[in-house]
Amino acid sequence: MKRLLITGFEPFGGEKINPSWDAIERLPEIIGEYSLTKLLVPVVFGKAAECVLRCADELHPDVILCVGQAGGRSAVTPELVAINLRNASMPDNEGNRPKDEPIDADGERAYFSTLPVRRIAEAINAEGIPSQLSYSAGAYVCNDLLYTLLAHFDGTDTRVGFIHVPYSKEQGKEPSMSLDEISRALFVAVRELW
Ligand code: PCA
Repeated sequence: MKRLLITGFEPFGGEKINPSWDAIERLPEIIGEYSLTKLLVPVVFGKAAECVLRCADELHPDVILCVGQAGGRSAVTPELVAINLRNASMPDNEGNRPKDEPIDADGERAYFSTLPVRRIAEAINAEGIPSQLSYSAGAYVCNDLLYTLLAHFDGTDTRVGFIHVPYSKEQGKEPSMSLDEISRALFVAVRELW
């Protein structure tokens, strides 16, 4: 079996849930040839990536797929790129609020995802769930996590990707999707990995 480390975030910005984690919890332990390890990650600059890297050090995953909430989006959006920038319009869960700072002053400006993101978006759409490739993961904690992981695993066999999901119905905000739909979209994404 191949190993997939799939991560979701804790709630942030005053929300009671984060659909990224709730949708991951609904996934089975095995999808196709992947065995899943699910990890809940803090919404804190730097710490999110430390948490995932600590787990990856033990697990040696073939793929790391991180998932986060993107309130305001109406589709499931695999991210193509992560940029070397931190900018927060709201404090993270430890009160950090960086303003246009680099993630790594000596690092590359950007990294492309090493997952087949366009194919994943097409497959989710084919399942009847709106999905679209995204060209910006923002400059908040999700981008921070994706950038740091892509930099860390650059040139290795470990592939890294990120998917942003809309609010879930339970959050009472629009646009939204049901947790069932979000979870099915993630299932399809994992199915498309090989
Ligand atoms: N979304 C935030 C951080 C945690 C999450 O679920 C983001 O898009 O950066």
